[in-house]
Amino acid sequence: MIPKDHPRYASLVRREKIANAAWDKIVAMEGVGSHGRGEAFDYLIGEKTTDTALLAERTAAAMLLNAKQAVISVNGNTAALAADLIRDLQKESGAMVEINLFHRTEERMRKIEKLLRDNGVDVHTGPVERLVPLSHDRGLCTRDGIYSADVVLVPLEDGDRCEALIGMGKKVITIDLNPLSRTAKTATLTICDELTRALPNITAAVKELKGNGAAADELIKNHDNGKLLDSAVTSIMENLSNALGRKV
Ligand code: PTJ
Repeated sequence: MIPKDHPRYASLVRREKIANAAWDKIVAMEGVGSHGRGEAFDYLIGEKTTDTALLAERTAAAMLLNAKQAVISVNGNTAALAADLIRDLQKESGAMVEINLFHRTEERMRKIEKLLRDNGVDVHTGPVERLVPLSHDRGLCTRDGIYSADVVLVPLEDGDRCEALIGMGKKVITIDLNPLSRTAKTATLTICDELTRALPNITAAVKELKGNGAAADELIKNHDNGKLLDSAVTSIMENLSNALGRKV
C-alpha cells in the first residue's frame, strides 16, 4: 500500500504497476530496467512537464491529426502504465493501435491485447509479416497497420526500430525521458516527458486543435527536433546547477 500523501506518490504507483505487470508477464524483465532508467531521467528533468515538452506534445497532436494513417505502437511498459490513456488518445485522434514487442512471445502478445481491450482500446490485429527491415521480431507488423502508416507514435522505443521506421519514410513520434537516447535523436519528434504525463496532454491538444487546422499546420511548420532535445538537456543542466548552487 502506497500512502496517498507520500510526496512521490505518482512515481511509486507507476513503479508498482510495472512490478505487478512484470509478475504477470505483461512487462518484460528488461522493461523493469527501462523503467528505472526512465525514473532516473525524470528526476533529472524535475518530474514535471517542461514548457518545451508541452510544445512537443501539442506538435505530436498536430501530426496525429494531419496524418493519413496514424498508428500508436504499444509495448509491454506502455500497456502496463497507460492502457486507459491510450484508449483516450485513440478515441480522440482516431489512431490505430497495434502491439509491437521487443521481447515477443505469443503469451505476452495475448496478455497485452487483453489488458488493452479490457481498458476499451480497439486493438488492430491480423497476420504479421517482417515488413520493417529488422532481423529481430520488432520487424513483424501488419500490412494494413504499422506498415501502411505515415505517422507512428512509438513510446519508450529502442533506437534500431525508430531508425528503421524513419528509413521507411514514416514520421516517428517518440516519448522518451532520455534526450540522449538513440531513439530521441533519430525520431522526427521527441517528447522528453514521462509517458503518463505526456499522453493526456497530447489527447487534450488533439481535442483543442481539431477545430483549428491553421494552428496545427503552424506547429508542424515550426517544429525543430534539435531545439526540443537541446532544451531537455538544458533543463537537466539547470536542475543540476540548482542542486549544486553553481552553474554546470
Ligand atoms: O515490451 P517489450 O518487449 O517491447 O520491451 C519494451 C522495452 C521498454 C523493454 C524496450 O522497448 C526497451 O528496451 O526500451 P529501451 O531501449 O530501454 O528504451 C526505453 C526508453 O524509454 C529509455 O530511454 C527510458 O529512459 C525511457 N522510459 C522508460 N520509462 C519511461 C520512459 N520515458 C517516458 N516515460 C516513461 N515512463
